[in-house]
Amino acid sequence: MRLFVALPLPEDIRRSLASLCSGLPGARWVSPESMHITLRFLGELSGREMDDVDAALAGIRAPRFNLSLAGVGHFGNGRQLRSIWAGVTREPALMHLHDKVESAVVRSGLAPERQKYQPHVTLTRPKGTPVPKLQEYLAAHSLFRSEPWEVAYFSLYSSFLASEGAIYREERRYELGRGWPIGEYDEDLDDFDEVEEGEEAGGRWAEADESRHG
Ligand code: 3AM
Repeated sequence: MRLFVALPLPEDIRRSLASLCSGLPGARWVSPESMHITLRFLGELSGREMDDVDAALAGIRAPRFNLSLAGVGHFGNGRQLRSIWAGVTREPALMHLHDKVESAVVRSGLAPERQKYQPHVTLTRPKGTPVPKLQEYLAAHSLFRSEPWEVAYFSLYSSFLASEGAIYREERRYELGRGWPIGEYDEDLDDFDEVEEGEEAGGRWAEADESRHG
């Protein structure tokens, strides 16, 4: 199965993204129900590999966080223009979750991702968009902002290629925690000086208790 890990978007956010889906003649826009923020593309996996990734993802301990979208951008240029997307506001907790997903995936046996992670919501993969039209589009939507929403879980999706475009299906869902200790955000590290996995409050004190009594 072709799989990827992503954050789904609440309906009102997808609705506000729909306002960006016009103004490029001939573009085929991603349907609102397919819009998401990819955390990690996994590719074609066997059932066994999927089970291993699923177990590793289920072991992730990370807190909930708020996220919002801002602006539009593109990957590739000119004839190599690959996609036009809505941007995601800088959020250290998202990068932290991404890093945890990356380590979980690698721990489960897949090759590490080489490309730098740039969170985004793909809106269209244009073909033959003239440069002036693209510039006009980007300028018109540069001030796009969504309301913030709470990211309470992330999901494993399968992707099927159909004639009308890719069809995504949520296969598994992984809850993010309320009040899990994430440690202090460290500006220099640009990450959290975090509490190690398995050390979160319950586990740590349970272990300490055991060692005291055992
Ligand atoms: O989040 P977006 O829509 O940008 O482009 C594909 C989509 O990303 C990406 O995985 C997401 C779900 O299909 N994708 C597809 N093939 C890929 C590949 N070989 C890929 N990402 C990296 N490498």
